[in-house]
Amino acid sequence: MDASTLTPSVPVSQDGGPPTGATDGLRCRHDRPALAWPVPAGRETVLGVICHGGAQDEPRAAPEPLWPPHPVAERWQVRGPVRQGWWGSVRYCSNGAWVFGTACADDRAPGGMEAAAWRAYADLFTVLEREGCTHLQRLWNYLPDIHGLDDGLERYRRFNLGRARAFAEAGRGLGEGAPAACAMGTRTGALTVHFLAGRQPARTIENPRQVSAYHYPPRYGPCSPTFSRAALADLGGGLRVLFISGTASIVGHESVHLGDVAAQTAECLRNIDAVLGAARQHLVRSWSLEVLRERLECTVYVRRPTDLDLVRSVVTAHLGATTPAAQAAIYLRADVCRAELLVEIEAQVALDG
Ligand code: 3EB
Repeated sequence: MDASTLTPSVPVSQDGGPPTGATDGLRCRHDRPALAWPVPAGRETVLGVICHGGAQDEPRAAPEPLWPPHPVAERWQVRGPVRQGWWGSVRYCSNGAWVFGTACADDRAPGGMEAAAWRAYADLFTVLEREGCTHLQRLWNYLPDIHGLDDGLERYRRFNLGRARAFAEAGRGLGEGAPAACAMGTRTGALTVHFLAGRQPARTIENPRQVSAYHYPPRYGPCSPTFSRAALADLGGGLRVLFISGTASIVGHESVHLGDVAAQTAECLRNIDAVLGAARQHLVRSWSLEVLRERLECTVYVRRPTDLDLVRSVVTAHLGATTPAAQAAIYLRADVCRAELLVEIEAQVALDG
C-alpha cells in the first residue's frame, strides 16, 4: 500500500473544524464478497484502511497473508469531507464523527517497546481529545518480535506496561470498558497501532468462560493487558457492529491444549461462541446463535504456516463449509502473544438491528 491510501477521495475542509452532516454512519467495505456490507451511495469517502497482508507504508508492521494468498483490504468509509492530520507518531483521518488512525512508533529507539507503546497511545489519545472523538471502538496492535526481550522482560509485557501507563495518564480506565483489541507479533516493521474511535462509547462484553484479561494474575506479566473480549458499536444509520477481540485457546486464564493446534482452534471457536452468546442479550433483535455465526467475519492468525491446512479445516467444519462466514474467513501469519499459543481468531459481525 502506498501513501495515497489514506488520501480522501473528496476535497478536505481547510478550516480544521468538524464538517457538518457527518454523523450518519460509518461503513466497512472489505474484499470478502461472501459477507460484503451494504454501503449506501454517498458513503464513499475512505476514512482509513487496514490492509491485511501485503506491502505496507514503511515502516509499518503487518501480518502476512496465508489464505487467500493475497492481501485483503478493509476500508472504513463515511459520507462527506474528511480531514487528514498528523500528531507525533499518529497519522489519522477524521470527519468530526469518526476517526481512523495509525500510530507507528520506533520500538528500537532508547526505551524500547515500552516507550514505543507509551508514545503510540499517548499520541493517539491526544488526537482523540482534539477531534472530540474520545471513544475507542476497536484497536489492532502489531508488535515486531513480540517474544524478544527488552532489558530482560518480554517485549509483549513491555508493551502492556507502556500501554497501561498511557491509559492511566489519559485518565482512562484499565479495566471494564477497555476497547476491543488484538495484539499480534510480526516479523518486520515497527510497532503499529490502528484505531477506530467515535463520539459514543461502545458497549463492552466479556466472555463468561474466560477471566477478563485486565484481571489476569501476575504470572502473565507485571501488568495485565488492557482490552475487552468484545465491543458492540453503533455505526449510525441503523447498523451496529460487534467487534470480537483476538480470541485464543484460553479457559479461565490458562492456555489449554498445548502443542495441539487443532484442539486450540476448536477452543478459540468455543470462546467466540461464548462471546456471541453473551452479546445476544444486548442486541435489539433476537438473533439466533446460528445466524450470528454465519455472519462472522473472521481473521485467523496462525503462528506456523505449516498449520494452515489443519486450522482451516477446523474453522471451516465449525462454521459450516457453505456458510458465508467460512468463505469470508482470512488467514494470516502472526505470533500470538503467549508463546505456547499457536492460533488466535478475531471477528466482527455487522447487525442491522
Ligand atoms: C488473550 O486472550 C490473548 O494485549 O490487547 C488478545 C487480544 C490478547 C488482545 C492485547 C491480547 C490482547 O489474552 C491475547
